[in-house]
Amino acid sequence: MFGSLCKTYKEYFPIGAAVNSFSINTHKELIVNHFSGITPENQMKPQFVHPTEHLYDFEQGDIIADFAEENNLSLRGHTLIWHNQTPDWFFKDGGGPVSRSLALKRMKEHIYTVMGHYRGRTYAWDVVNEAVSDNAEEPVLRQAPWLAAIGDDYVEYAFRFAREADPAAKLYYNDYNECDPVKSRKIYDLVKSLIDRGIPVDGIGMQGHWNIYAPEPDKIRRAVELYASLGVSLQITELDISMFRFDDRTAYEKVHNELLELQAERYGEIFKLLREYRDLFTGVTFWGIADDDTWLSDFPVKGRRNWPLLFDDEHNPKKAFDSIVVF
Ligand code: HAH
Repeated sequence: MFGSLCKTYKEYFPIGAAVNSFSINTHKELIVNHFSGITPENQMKPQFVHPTEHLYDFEQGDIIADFAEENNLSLRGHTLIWHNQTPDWFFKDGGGPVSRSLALKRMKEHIYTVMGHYRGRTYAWDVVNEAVSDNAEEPVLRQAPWLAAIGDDYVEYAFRFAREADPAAKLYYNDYNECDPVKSRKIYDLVKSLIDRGIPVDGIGMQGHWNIYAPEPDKIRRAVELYASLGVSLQITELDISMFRFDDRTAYEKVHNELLELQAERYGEIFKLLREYRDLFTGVTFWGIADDDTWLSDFPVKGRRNWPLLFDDEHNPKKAFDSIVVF
């Protein structure tokens, strides 16, 4: 028998995992033994809860929220305003593009209804996901349907509506490539300008979709310190360690031992750093539970196996698990 991950980290920060409507059954034992919180991987995204203008569907999200309650797990909401997995109807009116005022009305109604539905159950929400562009030559905000429909101030409206909809929920700005020096500066600038103008942002979610080669701990450290200088709370919200660099299209049928060892080393050094910053982190969430169910086995290469998590296909702990529970 091996120790419990979240119990090991009790004095440091809560540890969560992304779940879906299947994994709460197929991975239940791992979830309840090792994690103290969950995030629905997909089931609270606009595509799922608000597929057409006059239809909200909370069935799958509710199953996950019930599971959280029955098993005493905290629940993070993910996500309200994003450029992906958001139906087109939000941005259309009749045959043409939506007007700014109608887009704002839809945004407000969406946030009020979804956060209102889960009020008292979700302790935090990723209010805006991935609004910042990756490219140094581009402005801070990426080209996105919400930006086109509303304008630069769409992010601040989202946070204002979110605070009104559920004053008790912690409100996060969440993004990936969050340790890249160019992008982290943009994320910092965005969140700083929101805070300076009194817009309610409680924290920054660093997704943590990393790989066995990058980012180096020093890069992570610099990003953590930059974000922490804003005085907001920090969470790692979607941690996984891919076996491939992002542009690498190699595929293996089985995972080699050297890769598993490298991954364990990476997990080990990352958690060492996170433990150092325990006062800043209010949560660390993995984007999945075991290697038999991970979005990375379909992204960025469809159908390519990946092994990014702490538990293997048989739900046994990997070396990566040992490297973070023994310190
Ligand atoms: C995340 N995007 C999303 O926040 C999450 O909702 C989804 O389930 C998986 C990953 C990450 C991402 C990336 O790492 C690289 C390019 C685009 C998006």
